Amino acid sequence: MPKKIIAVDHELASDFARHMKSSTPAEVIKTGLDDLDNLRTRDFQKLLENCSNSLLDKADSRNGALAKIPPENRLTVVGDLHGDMDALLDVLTGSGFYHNRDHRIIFLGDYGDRGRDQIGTYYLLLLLLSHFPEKVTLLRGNHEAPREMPFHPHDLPDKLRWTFGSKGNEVKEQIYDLYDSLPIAAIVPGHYLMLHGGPPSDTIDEDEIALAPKRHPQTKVFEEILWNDPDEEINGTAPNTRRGVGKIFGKEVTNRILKAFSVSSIIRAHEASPGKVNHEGRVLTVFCSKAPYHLRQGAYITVDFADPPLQGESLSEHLTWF
Ligand SMILES: [Mn+2]
Repeated sequence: MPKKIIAVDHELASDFARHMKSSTPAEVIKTGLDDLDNLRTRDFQKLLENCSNSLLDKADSRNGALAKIPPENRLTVVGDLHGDMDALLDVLTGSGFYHNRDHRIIFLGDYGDRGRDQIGTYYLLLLLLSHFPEKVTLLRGNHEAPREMPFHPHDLPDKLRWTFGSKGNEVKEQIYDLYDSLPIAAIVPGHYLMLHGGPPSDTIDEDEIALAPKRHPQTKVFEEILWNDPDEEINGTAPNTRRGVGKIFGKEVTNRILKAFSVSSIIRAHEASPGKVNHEGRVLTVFCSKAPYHLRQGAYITVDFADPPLQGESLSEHLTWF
């Protein structure tokens, strides 16, 4: 065996021993994977309760549905998972999140539906959120929409019934309640704006975004944040005919909101086009669900706040492909 591989193995082994002593993300995930062999309904429900409580505790530190993440140390930004638990594990392992105490991670929504391991994906994400509320942010995607904003496919309720039997519906309602407590956008001041779909077309006002779920459906801000897609050709916005909901937005919309928020770039998910760059490098798409989309590679980004805010080509240079 080549020397290098032996050295790496030793490093992993000693890291693992260290994680066993304290409750690190790696240890939490290891325990979580063991639990999944025989997941008890009441444990899953208890976890949902813990997460809702921890999100409520954190509500003070954010402006309504707009989360603030301090530009400290490192942040990994993860796109759609859609029940691809293997992809989630690859991201957690490869991003450095396991190994650095101050490494934060943000998921941009679309956790369930489509994929094979939806319950496992939820379980691991919720475990991370409940153990590390300061390090882990879960945003809302269009697959975490409120009950009156339908989307397809939505097979999570079936998976819940198959897994939790007669309690499946009760768990589903708890998950829907949890969606209501998730932020819909996050800002790293001076650096990035992160959301699932795209910026809304009619407002650049922070409070409008923070209050969007409350003002829905009187305004379309909430729907657009979850559903919008960038487009190179248009000026302003146009109906999103491909999806039948939300808008497509042009470069001017991007530039206007970046200026209003004093950030360099938008990092978003939603389209199965990992690593796509729009609007002269000011909009980056990350996407991590591979198997459900038959994608050979997914991509997430890890930014180091010791570096200046990334824009243009340097944004895509910081992607991790897996
Ligand atoms: Mn989506």
